[in-house]
Amino acid sequence: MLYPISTDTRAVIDLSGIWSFVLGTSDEFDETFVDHPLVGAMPMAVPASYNDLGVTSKIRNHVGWVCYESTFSVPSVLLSERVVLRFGSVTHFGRVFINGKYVGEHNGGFTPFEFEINKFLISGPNRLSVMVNNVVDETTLPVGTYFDQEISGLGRVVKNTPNFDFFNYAGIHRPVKIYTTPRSYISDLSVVTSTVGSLGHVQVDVEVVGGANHLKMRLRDEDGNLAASGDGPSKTLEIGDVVLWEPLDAYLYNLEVDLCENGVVLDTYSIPVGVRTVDVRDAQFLINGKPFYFKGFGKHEDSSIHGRGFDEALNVADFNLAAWIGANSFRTAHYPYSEEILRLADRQGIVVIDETPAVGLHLNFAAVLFGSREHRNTWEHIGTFANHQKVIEELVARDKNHPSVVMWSIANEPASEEAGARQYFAPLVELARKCDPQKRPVTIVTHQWATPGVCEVAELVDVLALNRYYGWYVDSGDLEAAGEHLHQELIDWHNLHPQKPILMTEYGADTVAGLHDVDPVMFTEEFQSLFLSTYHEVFDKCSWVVGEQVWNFADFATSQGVLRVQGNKKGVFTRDRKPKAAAHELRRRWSSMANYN
Ligand code: GCB
Repeated sequence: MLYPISTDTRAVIDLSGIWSFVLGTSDEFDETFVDHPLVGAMPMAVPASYNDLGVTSKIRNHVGWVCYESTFSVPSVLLSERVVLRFGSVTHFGRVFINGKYVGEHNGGFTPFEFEINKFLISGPNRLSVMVNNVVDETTLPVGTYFDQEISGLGRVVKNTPNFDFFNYAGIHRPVKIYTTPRSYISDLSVVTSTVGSLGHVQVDVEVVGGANHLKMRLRDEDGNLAASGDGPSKTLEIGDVVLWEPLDAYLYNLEVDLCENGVVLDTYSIPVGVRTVDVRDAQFLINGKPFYFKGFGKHEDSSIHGRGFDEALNVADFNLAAWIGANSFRTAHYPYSEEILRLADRQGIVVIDETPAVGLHLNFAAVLFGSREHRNTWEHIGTFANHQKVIEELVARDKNHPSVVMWSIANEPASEEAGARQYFAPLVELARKCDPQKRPVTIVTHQWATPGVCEVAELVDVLALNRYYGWYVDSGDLEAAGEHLHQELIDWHNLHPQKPILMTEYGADTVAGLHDVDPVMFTEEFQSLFLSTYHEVFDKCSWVVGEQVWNFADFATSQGVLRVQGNKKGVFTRDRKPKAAAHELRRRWSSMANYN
């Protein structure tokens, strides 16, 4: 799916701003919200999570439907074109109406969707209604538990508990745009890059809809000079003396594609292209044929007020903080981030591990941690498979052309130690490989108990991505034991899969900013620094460890629970992006380490 841009043949209208908003119920949604203008509505910012804007817990913790409403007009000069209404994301389920008429719906809170809307438009203002549902259950991604029962003395109790460690923010999270295309238009394009000596090859495949099919391509360098050109829907463009897209040293060509008929340009579209290669070989992760070392974080799209809502200013600040600390990469834990953040990563040379929203595929964490629930085999009970296929297809279709994306993570911490994990995941790993024209590596991020010999999915993946909490959830406070156990596990993994690189995708300690002690005890800033350096000493002994991504970049909101002090505090930065002591330690380490080994 192409990102909406304005070109000589396309217009974009941004519907961001103040919309109207009402809370619904957890039941099947109420038609009366859409068949006439909303009454008793409150103002609501779009894009944003609605939760923290409402201020009260009634809105923050609402379960079920809400309704958004806005009006828009399409200038009459555009009405002969194809008019498309596009949502960057609506979390988790969106149902769209124009002037009270059903337009379409989308399940899945982190990928874009769009509808051609010409037939719904009337002259003058059009009323746009979007019903949004935030329920997560054992069929959705991410996974949650939905509880709706009459309880004597309490009446009807509705609860929706996320099976994941981040607040279940909801709403219209990313920009809503109307864009136009001509009737014959470029509907998709794929780019695969490679090099031979100093030559760069850019293989371009274009898909079109409508009668016209004559395509012209031009690749321009950053100065606007023509680097290569060609004709046809499928073409390999050759660049002499190619300048590569390198981590933290991005170079972007611009690919312009024209769709023509009888010499007339009907549609034109362009995307930035970074020429780079990605490979996994001999326990190394290679970018442009050189062993890359990941330094960075698992992140979240999270900030106060906005919640998980798109925030361009925050993204720019976060990337500058990443540069300050010497990071070169992040993982989009635990869902696809906005397209805009990936475009920024392309420009800044930030390396991205792109994750699906498949988190919470473990029905026994609570049983193990608290003994609170009976054990159920996850793979016999979970109903996520069809959605899992869909999120992989949608993620790869959206992000396949980004040079910043070097690997797909198709799940975070599934029950890979339980029987059935291999059967569940084998077709999904294959699907990711099949969908991706660039054939990037695929990983599944695994948890503490998915140890060598126990984990059923290690064989399937190209890179072993480990989340480990020695010294925190296990060996709590005992960093000496933590270091030993971590080292032993990394050796065991290497012995079992000597060809597979290992990436530490999570390691970290909850740290309350401002809490200090002479002894580095848990939750203090001293402990977080020592915790990280304990891990780093171990990584430096293991040549097959290809990177370190600290959990987390910044403190973030979660549901309430005995393990969380007003959210998860494993951030190296506070939620308002102030460095904790560990940030300075990391900066010292990462600034002196190259991107390549
Ligand atoms: C994990 C999860 C992450 C949590 C983290 C923690 O393993 O992947 O979502 O936030 O642990 O802090 O417990």
